[in-house]
Parts: sequence; structure tokens; C-alpha cells
Amino acid sequence: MQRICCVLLLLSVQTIIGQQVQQRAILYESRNQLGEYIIIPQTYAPDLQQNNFDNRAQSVCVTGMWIFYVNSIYNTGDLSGVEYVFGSSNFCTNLVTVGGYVSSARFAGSPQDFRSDTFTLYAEDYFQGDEEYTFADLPNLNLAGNHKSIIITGASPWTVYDQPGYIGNSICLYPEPSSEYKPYLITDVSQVQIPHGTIRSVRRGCVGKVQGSENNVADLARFGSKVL
Ligand SMILES: [Ca+2]
Repeated sequence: MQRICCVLLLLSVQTIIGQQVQQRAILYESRNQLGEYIIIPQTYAPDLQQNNFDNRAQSVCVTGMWIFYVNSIYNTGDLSGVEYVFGSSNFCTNLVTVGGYVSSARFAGSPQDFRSDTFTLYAEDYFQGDEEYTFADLPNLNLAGNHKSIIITGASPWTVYDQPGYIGNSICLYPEPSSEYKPYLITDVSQVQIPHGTIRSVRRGCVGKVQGSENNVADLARFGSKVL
């Protein structure tokens, strides 16, 4: 119990210092934040065996946007269950669908501050597999032809194009302002009328004349899971 108190005190101090709010997850082996735990600060955990915590986490506390996967390396090549949790300041919850099965974890957005404006594409739905992360305009996506989900952090909208170099059909994805800087999660781009794999370039902001539809993604779920 003393250890847990110390950790919470540390978290409070770190949250207050400075203007940045770093991404951090604490994984607990029992429900309700009990038992042994590990802290994952500002880093990805592709294989929790290396942390001696494979298939152990039953509850978590998070600051930022965190995603927990049933398989290692974020379910790459082995799609399975996913659970995602957002918290603006050490939000604690039991894992609903992946408790006891978590083998990897990562956050979305900037490691230094979950509120920063970023855009991340994922190869598979529900933020599984390879990712491409940017905080600036990208004229040629590496994951062109190979993406099915998106996470937008921060307050800025982003314009996505179906051709390289910011031309072709475009759609603006704009979040609603949120005092908590809740991220915007598109678990499957077909939800916002984007066919799988069709984004070729992306720009920060709603830029120029939007050729396609404009989508406010505020109504999409920010907490959830996929069970396979
Ligand atoms: Ca597992």
C-alpha cells in the first residue's frame, strides 16, 4: 500500500510541473488497482514478457491515450482483442475485455504531451499493426494502401487526400473542442466514408476546398474494445 501511495504522489507532482502532460500507463495484476504493478512511462511496450507482465494486467491507470493488445507487437500479423482507454490525469479502470490477456501496449500521439496535435494511421482496424505517426503535413504516406483506422490527438482538424501531394479527393476530419483534449478515434475509416487504404497524403487543418465530405468525428467512441 505504501508503494502505491508513493506512485500516486509522484504522478500528481509530475502532472502539475510544467505545461506538458506525459503519456503514462500503470498496469496492475489484480482488479481495482491492486497487486503487483508496472509503470510504462512515455514508451511503447511491444512484448510484456520483457517486463515480466505478460497476460497479467487486470486493471490500469492511464494518462493519455493508451491501447492494450491481446498479442505481442500490437497484434501485428495476429489480429485479436484490443481495449483502449483515455484519461486526462491518471484515470483508473478495470480492463473489461482483455484483462489477463494483455501482451503489448502503446499510446497514441506525442509521448511528451497527449494534448499535442498529431495524426496516426494504423494498418489494421482498432489501431492494430503497423502505424504511421505525424505532427506535420505528410505529402507521401508510407502506409499508403495499407490502413484501416486513425487516431487524432489535440484540437486541430486534419485534411486527408486520396492522392500524394495534397491533391485529389479530400475529406476534413475535425474534432470538437474538448477541455480534456479527448482524442478522436476512428476504429474503421469506412465509418467516415474513407475506403480502406485510400489515403495518400495528409495536412494539418481544414485546407482549401474540401472535395469530399466533412466529418465531425466527435461522436465516435473514445473508450471501447474489440473481442475476437
Ligand atoms: Ca496475450
